[in-house]
Amino acid sequence: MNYNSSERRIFTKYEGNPVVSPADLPADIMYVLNPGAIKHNGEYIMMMDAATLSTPIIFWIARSSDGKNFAPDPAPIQWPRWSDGEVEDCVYDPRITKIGDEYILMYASHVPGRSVRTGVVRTKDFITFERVEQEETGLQNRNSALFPEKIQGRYVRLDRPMLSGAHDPSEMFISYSDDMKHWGDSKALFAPREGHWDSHKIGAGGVPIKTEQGWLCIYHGVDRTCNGFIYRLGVALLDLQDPSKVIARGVNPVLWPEHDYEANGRVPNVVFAANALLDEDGKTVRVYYGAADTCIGLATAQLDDLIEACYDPNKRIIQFFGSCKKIQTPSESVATLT
Ligand code: M1P
Repeated sequence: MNYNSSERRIFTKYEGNPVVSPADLPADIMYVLNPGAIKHNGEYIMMMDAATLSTPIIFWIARSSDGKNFAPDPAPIQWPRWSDGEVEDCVYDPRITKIGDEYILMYASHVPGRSVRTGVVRTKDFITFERVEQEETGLQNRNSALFPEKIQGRYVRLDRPMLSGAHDPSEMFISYSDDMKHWGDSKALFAPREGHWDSHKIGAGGVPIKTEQGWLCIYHGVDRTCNGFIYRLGVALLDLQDPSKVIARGVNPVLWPEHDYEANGRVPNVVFAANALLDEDGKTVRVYYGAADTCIGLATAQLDDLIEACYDPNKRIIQFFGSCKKIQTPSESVATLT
């Protein structure tokens, strides 16, 4: 067997990692992880998952002017109680998309007695949040990320309906909506790859980045080992006009757990992204990633390198082809790979 050394790493991890740890927050915070991130009014805002001693996960904001030194707010976000009486008892993994002058957040929403689904809220200031009511589909769904513009007149999101258990294999999907309430025309985008780093399940990372070569998606892949799961990040390119078409999908991961803060924690061996931000230089991509479900690291890469990483070392296009069958739910049809 030939050993082909990779010439260099795609992502560089910030030497000051982690940028936020539980110790930076009040004493009852056990874990901070998986932030959505965006630049708002010249300031980096991370909307972090925070787990306290007494509650499941809540959202907590940290702010930074330089993108490296973050100051957590003194208190968590006052998450709204929705007027229909639904009370979410756990929210996590927010992906933040700027559309026009507002931000749309897609996050995992738990309500007692109901399976997890994608919650959607809009805000202009990260102080007040307005709920975007969602059609009840009965499907478990999370890891949703909204594209930053309408495509062919419709909202488009990456999502991951879970047709069986949350820890079972599952694919990444793409779904469409006219109104952000009803989501449908769902298609399987790509599936886990046997024998690879993303062999078990996959899900969206950050909001896709528009490039001349296509929509760049950073996604997470899960590998199952004899001693637990490993979460890594990889890349794929989707067609600009029809993002249900996969142009290329990287063979190798671009970010993986290796340091103590990524290997040890609430869930060991996890790097998990809910954001991917293109800097003002138009060349640098930064990702604030959850490490071991316990703290938050920063990694940066060059956009060109990430695009190149979507292709295999011999520049062949790696694309997943799968046959699909339709599963009808009362309100939505979902294609699943067979
Ligand atoms: O514990 C690792 C991650 O597990 C879940 O991700 P997925 O649904 O892809 O398995 C999420 O709960 C995520 O928050 C967590 O970091």
